[in-house]
Amino acid sequence: MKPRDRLRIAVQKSGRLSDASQDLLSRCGLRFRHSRDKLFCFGESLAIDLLLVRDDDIPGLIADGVCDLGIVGRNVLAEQECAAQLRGETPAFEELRSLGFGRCRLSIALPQELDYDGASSLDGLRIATTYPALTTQWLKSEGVDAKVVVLSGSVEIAPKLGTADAICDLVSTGATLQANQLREAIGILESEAVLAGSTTAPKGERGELMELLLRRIEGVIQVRE
Ligand code: PRT
Ligand code: ZN
Repeated sequence: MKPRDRLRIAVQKSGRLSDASQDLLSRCGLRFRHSRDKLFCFGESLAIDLLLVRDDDIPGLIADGVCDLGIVGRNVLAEQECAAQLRGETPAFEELRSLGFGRCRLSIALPQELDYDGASSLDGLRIATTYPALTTQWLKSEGVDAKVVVLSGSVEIAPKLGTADAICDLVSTGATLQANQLREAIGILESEAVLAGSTTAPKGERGELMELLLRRIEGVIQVRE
């Protein structure tokens, strides 16, 4: 396969991080020609192209060398990193820089009638989550013997349905927890959108483009702060 000379960056196609990610890149002076299916966008101002994907695919695309960079929630990156570690593998992607938007936290929440008095209160409970690796690792680090129930979504209704006693999910305003009569017990990860890249940085032209983009991102973020 011919080595790529253009840099490729993956961002979320549609979701909470999409607009802010594209806005950041446009403030960095990147202009794209959208293709008809809008999955691949050709960079017109610099040799930097855009791939619009599901956020969960971003770490894998970086690890496989399909993309050089990605904008993704730390929660997604950390979950996949932790899952790789639990399998005894070393992840080929890493966080390069936090980006200051998409802030939230991964928290354990309990039904309002259950008391929380430290991690041992979770002993023997079933905890529903879409973040099994991070939840398992945190429980282990706290010496808690709880069962992790893996769900693919709608975690907040699991206690009401009786499929779990507690949940571990993302929280931003807390409104979803409140609407489901749940109370945040403890945060296990502070998250925001981050720039992710490969653990082995690209060389040559792509390496130079990457440095240029990182400098511009730095500049945009400093102006914002
Ligand atoms: O389709 P794709 O797989 O790409 O998107 P997705 O549905 O997996 O992700 P999306 O768009 O919902 O979120 C993308 C990223 O936004 C997440 O990975 C986080 O990094 C970040 N983010 C910030 C959030 C939230 N805030 C957030 N509040 N992601 C999800 N939520 C959900 C949470 O899961 C819960 O259901 O919002 C609800 C809680 O919000 P509050 O305000 O009621 O507390
Ligand atoms: Zn997703």
